Amino acid sequence: MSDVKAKKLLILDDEEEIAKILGEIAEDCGFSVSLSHDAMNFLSILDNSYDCIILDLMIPGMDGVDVIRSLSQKEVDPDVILISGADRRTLHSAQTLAGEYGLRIRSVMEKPIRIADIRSILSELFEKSANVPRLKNSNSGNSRFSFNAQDLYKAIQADQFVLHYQPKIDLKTGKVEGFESLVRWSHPELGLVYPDSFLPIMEKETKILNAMTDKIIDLALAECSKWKGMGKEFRMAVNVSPVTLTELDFPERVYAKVKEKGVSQRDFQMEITETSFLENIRFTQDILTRLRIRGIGLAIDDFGTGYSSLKQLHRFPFTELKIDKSFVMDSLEDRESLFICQASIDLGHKLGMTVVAEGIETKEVENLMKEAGCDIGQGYYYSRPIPPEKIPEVLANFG
Ligand code: G
Ligand code: MN
Repeated sequence: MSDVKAKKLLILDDEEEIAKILGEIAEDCGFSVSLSHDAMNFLSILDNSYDCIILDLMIPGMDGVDVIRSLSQKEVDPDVILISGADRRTLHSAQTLAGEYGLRIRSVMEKPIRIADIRSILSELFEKSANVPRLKNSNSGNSRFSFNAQDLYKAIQADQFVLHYQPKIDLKTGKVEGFESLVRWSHPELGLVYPDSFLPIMEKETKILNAMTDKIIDLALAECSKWKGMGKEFRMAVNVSPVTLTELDFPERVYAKVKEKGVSQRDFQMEITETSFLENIRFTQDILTRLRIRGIGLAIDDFGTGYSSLKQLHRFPFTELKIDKSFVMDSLEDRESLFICQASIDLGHKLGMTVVAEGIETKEVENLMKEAGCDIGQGYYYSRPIPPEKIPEVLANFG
């Protein structure tokens, strides 16, 4: 055998017997192993030379979460296996947290640990070189620009806001049921700017937000009407921030636009996401109720996160429930996420709503959602949001 640098593994487990058994398995797999039975000792031994660590979450004195936090502050980057006698959900929470702290979690194991399982993950780690970059703060991918209200106002005047469309697929027929329109700023120098860079600023400047909402409603209705003229009917949804819902004439204005474009109000829908606590619930309720009276559909977006809660579901007259993509995306690996999807689907149906699973990226997840009885699927598996000129292609693929 060629003389390669030994891969080092450090085990932290206060149960000495278990640490010893894990150590023997790891040595079998080729690792050079060190054991530690308390957290302070573990943290003092651990340095850059270790390729892998096994971490028990339940250790007396300093608990596993303290250790995870301390690890994130050290200049080390090992593959991490978490083990614990805690229940699955606690373990899941620790895993998510470790990911947030930038640790590379390779496996999470509930005690009692099956020897075959630990052996298989250790040999896999031994084979693999640990060169996966680690991500500190997973949601920092999108660079943010800073714009002021004046920039945004000018952009509206210059018609620089455009819509991209993501299809919603009927899970029973496999056909396009509708499109969700998503706003983008087609910036003359920066190219396409995504809403997380400008919506928060707009939400503080209600006038500008309302002007943009009006524009995107016009754009979405024009697109819908164009297709209707060619004999293709589908529903069209626009995203509306509840901050917009302060002008009492909003329902009439929207209804008039819908009628003017010859679109059926049943085919037009607003997706409401709450990004901040609503100060004027009564106005929101007034406006949403009057949109419904006029037959316009209302979806509760990102259900299960932020302020998109059971309370909102109860209070407002929603016709569609969109399960937040985080639950859908995890549903294959994470039983609890799947349970949450299932419960949301059942709840939505009990309340007479259509249920949409957002964030479907694979055939497997689509199958899970179908089995759970979900009505509509949306996600990269079908299509990313596309510019209007690509709509014919999508309609042809899912026709
Ligand atoms: O909050 P709302 O549901 O309106 O946000 C929709 C956003 O989700 C869009 O920006 C869209 O690009 C994104 N999105 C849609 N489908 C998927 C998917 O399958 N995976 C991921 N990661 N994002 C998606
Ligand atoms: Mn949406």
